[in-house]
Amino acid sequence: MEPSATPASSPAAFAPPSGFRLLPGFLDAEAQRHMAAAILAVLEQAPGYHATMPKTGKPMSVAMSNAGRFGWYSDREQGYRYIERHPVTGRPWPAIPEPVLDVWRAAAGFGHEPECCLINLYRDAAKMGLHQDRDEADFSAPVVSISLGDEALFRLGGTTRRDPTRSFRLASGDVLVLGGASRLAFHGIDRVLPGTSRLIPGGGRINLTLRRVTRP
Ligand code: MD3
Ligand code: FE
Repeated sequence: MEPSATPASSPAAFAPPSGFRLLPGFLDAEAQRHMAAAILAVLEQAPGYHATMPKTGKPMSVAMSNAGRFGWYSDREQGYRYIERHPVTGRPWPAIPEPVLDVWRAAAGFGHEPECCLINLYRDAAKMGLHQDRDEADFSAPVVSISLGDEALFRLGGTTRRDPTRSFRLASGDVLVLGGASRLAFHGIDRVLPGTSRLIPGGGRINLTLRRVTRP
């Protein structure tokens, strides 16, 4: 008998939700250096913080900051939300750097500018569990993600937690567009592969997610 590609004991095949686009090598080395410098300048104005989980108050391993009108934040008392000022400095978030806006304009296919650039900084063993992004008032706009620095193992599932998942390796300069059904897909970062890039001083990975927060 022929060996079967999908034996009865294997998990169901993974079909990426529609609207998911991976653009490998979207940014060349020079564009990555330029963007990393712009983001490090944002982090000097708006230092990274560790958001805490609703109810438990457990700190997330990923350090975060934001640029744009809104910043994503979470604490024990009020949970996940967008806020217009840095939780520690009280200042408005810095503007989204122009090279970052250029990626949105080229990749999002959405006629309105992003309102939030969430900066996720992965140092050491930081990771992000499987979750959905649903703190925004409108899911018609895509999310655009830009990876910088060390490579990461990214996990993408379907729109329910029990759907099959698939793992992708994200490298520095890769861009992801999560539109359509993929906008509400479960996803997470299983781990970062240390020493796979020299882009970020001190090592690690930076991921930028560009989002609309309000309805245009
Ligand atoms: C799929 N960040 O900030 S980016 C997040 O690499 C987040 O830091 C991860 O998940 C990171 O919420 C993954 C890729 C990504 C971003 C948003 C998505 C994938 C997504 C929204 C919907 C579906
Ligand atoms: Fe997410």
